[in-house]
Amino acid sequence: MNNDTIFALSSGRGKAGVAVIRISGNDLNIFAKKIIGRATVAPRHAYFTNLRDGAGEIIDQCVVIYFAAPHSFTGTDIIEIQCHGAPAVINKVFEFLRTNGMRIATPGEFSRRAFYAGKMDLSDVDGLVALLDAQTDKQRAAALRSMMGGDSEIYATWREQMLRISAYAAAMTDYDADDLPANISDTILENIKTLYTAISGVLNNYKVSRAIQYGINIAIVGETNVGKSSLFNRLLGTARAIVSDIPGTTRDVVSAQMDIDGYLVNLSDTAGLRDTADFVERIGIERTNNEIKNADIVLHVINPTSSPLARGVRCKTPGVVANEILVVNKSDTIDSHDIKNAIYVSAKTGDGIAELMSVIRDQIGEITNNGESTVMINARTYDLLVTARDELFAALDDFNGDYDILSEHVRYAADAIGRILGAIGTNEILDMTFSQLCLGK
Ligand SMILES: Nc1nc2c(ncn2[C@@H]2O[C@H](COP(=O)(O)OP(=O)(O)OP(=O)(O)O)[C@@H](O)[C@H]2O)c(=O)[nH]1
Ligand SMILES: [Mg+2]
Repeated sequence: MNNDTIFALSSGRGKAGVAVIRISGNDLNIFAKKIIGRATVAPRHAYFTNLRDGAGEIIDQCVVIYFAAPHSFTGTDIIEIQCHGAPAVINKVFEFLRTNGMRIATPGEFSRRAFYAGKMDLSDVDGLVALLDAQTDKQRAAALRSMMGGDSEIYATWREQMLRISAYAAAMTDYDADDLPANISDTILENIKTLYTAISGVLNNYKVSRAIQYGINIAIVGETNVGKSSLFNRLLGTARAIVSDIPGTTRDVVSAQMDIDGYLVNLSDTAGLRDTADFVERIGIERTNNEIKNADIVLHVINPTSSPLARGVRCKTPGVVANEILVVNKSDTIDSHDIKNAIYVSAKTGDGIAELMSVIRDQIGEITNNGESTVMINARTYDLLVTARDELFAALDDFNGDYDILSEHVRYAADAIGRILGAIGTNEILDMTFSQLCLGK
């Protein structure tokens, strides 16, 4: 940590009505008085002012707000300058700040200060990172809850319980069994079991958390020429993928994102499955299989004249764990709907698309528990939760009456949770977390 006075553009770059430039440092009161042009400046008041450079030239008409430490985002003094959003204005303000001995902040530097000032823990920062990335309403809600300390509270409670159990177990060895309360060992083991179950539950929910954060993967697969690309375009509402009557038109994976009921969906169109000698097409089919593996939902498209094999469960190849929806396309070319458990659609006319969407919605609801997620998990927190769970498991599994070993395992579990919060942490982890944030955060 340093005491430099730093600044950054907190709003987005590009033509905009207003830009927000934030300055963080110690004792910014004097500077605030200078730019506002008053003898005293009250914190958290909006002052309309003509911001002037060193030579007295007006840079822009601005609103300036001064936040006095520790009541600010970073815990330091903060000045927020709201100027017009033109790049030329922003650059001029930056130049002015530089000549006043300030420097531009590194990505995430504001949040890092907030972390060191105890305003946020690492789990809150994870939430902030996710919030700034949020594209859909569900992503926003989950990230906001995490940023506002919802997840930290759960972690902190677990950690405290673990530390208590660990200390208790360590002390056991110092006492005669007769001096200890009856059933004490049962109580300790019970408590560890409860924590183990809670963490396992959260880990089982990773799929939900991941689906909300990174999107639900839906892959459209099937034989060539059944109308996968046409269906893809129809679902998106744009002619994104190339459609033709030549089998093997799509060779690469074509992906697009869409919002379904507030959930982010990654929809992909894939190369049709068939035996082919064409080298490039085979690479495409390999990619299709990869998409199938990563899919949460597979739309298995066939057409009314597809062979019995294709009508069945052709894409339930090994490795498919996804929910599969059988879709019969080109329903406009036939009269009878005789394949069971299939949804008949026509990508050409739009028939049946609403019904397909409703089935997709139901499956998304199932996958996401209808938004009832527990804590928000990312790659970093996932690994640490696994460590904690495994240590608790080892504590129970290895237990042979030796409380020292039990205490150690539980202590390690507590450390892993501590790392999630950043209560224990290496600089690399901090660097990695904060660098995901953009400038000005
Ligand atoms: N009548 C009718 N024709 C359709 C329908 N959907 C697609 N087609 C036609 O079927 C042919 C193949 O469509 P595509 O969407 O390119 O099929 P695909 O499954 O993506 O094919 P590949 O990329 O080669 O695997 C085109 O000539 C489309 O116009 C439909 O609902 N009704
Ligand atoms: Mg195609």
